[in-house]
Amino acid sequence: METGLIGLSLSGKTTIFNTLTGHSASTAPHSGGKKEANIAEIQVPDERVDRLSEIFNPKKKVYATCIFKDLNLDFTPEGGISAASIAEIRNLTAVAIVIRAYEDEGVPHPLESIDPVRDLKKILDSLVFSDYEVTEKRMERLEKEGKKGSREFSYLQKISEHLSAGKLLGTGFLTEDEMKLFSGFAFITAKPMIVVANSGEAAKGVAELEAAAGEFDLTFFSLQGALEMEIAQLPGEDQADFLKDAGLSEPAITRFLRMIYDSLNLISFLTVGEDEVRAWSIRKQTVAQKAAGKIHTDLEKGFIRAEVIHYDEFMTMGNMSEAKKQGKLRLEGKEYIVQDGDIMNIRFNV
Ligand SMILES: Nc1nc2c(ncn2[C@@H]2O[C@H](COP(=O)(O)OP(=O)(O)OP(=O)(O)O)[C@@H](O)[C@H]2O)c(=O)[nH]1
Ligand SMILES: [Mg+2]
Repeated sequence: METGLIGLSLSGKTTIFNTLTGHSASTAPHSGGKKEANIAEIQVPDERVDRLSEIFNPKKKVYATCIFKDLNLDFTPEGGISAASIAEIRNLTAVAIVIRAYEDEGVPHPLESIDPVRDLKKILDSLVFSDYEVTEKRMERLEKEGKKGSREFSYLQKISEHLSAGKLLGTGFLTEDEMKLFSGFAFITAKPMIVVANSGEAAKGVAELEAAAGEFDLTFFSLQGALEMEIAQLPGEDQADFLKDAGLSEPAITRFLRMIYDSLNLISFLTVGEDEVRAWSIRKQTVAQKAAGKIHTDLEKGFIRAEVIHYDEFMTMGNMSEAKKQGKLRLEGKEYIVQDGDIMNIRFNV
């Protein structure tokens, strides 16, 4: 799962990347030439993994992970996002649009004034246009091949009309079947998108930005980039005091991950044993056989059954043999819908 941070230059993308990852990638009040993207894989803290590890004492304790990318977008002279950058965005699972809402005379704004709603619309326009272009190209192609009567063409027409009205595809516009049909297009505006308000000490237009995000049906997240980055870079034990002083109950990463899990509909299941205690993230509504495939393709192919006990119930038993003795391990088939906190053991043969 890759979440990319995109936004106008100097909006605070790298600052927020550092805030979420604890890294110290360089930030500057001026944009300098073409830079590499910053990438980090972070572990998703999970108390269940910690408690289960105390019980199983495994050789390895593995948390679910989440990848953050700070894309260094290129813009065209007209202010749109370049084709190369659009291609990078298409590969992401989720897109976090960083919008500058902090005032600071020491940092220039590429559009010369602080106007978060304008900036959001500018970025969204660019993304909508890129999806529109892909759609039109494909339609032209189908037309040339004499396939105007095809099912695909009529879907594309519907999509094209929607986009040309300036609307995002969103996560609800395409049905699941259409999503499958068009998965190769990797429509950007059909990805989960989050508006991240980078509101500093002197913030401007945050409420208006939140309202605009709501109009587009986008998840909204707000943080104080510069300040929270400094806190995230402190040694763990010092962070709590500084957070409290700043009136924040939790670090930005905790808030952000909760929001990401929510907007991507993610849950975690667990596997336990002497070798490894581990959390795996999957989408809600994933069936047991598919979830097994997350661990290894052999487990999906040769899936027989899953032995399942929910974490909460397991904790009341304290260990696996007690859970077995009391008949608390359920046997579930391949269609079983895995629940958040399920401890699973997959039986399979290859
Ligand atoms: N006052 C203030 N300055 C900030 C805040 N967030 C970022 N900045 C400053 O804004 C400048 C740009 O921040 P970056 O994080 O480098 O922005 P960016 O979007 O990665 O910029 P480019 O990669 O060059 O497009 C730096 O000087 C930051 O210190 C904030 O919340 N408040
Ligand atoms: Mg940057």
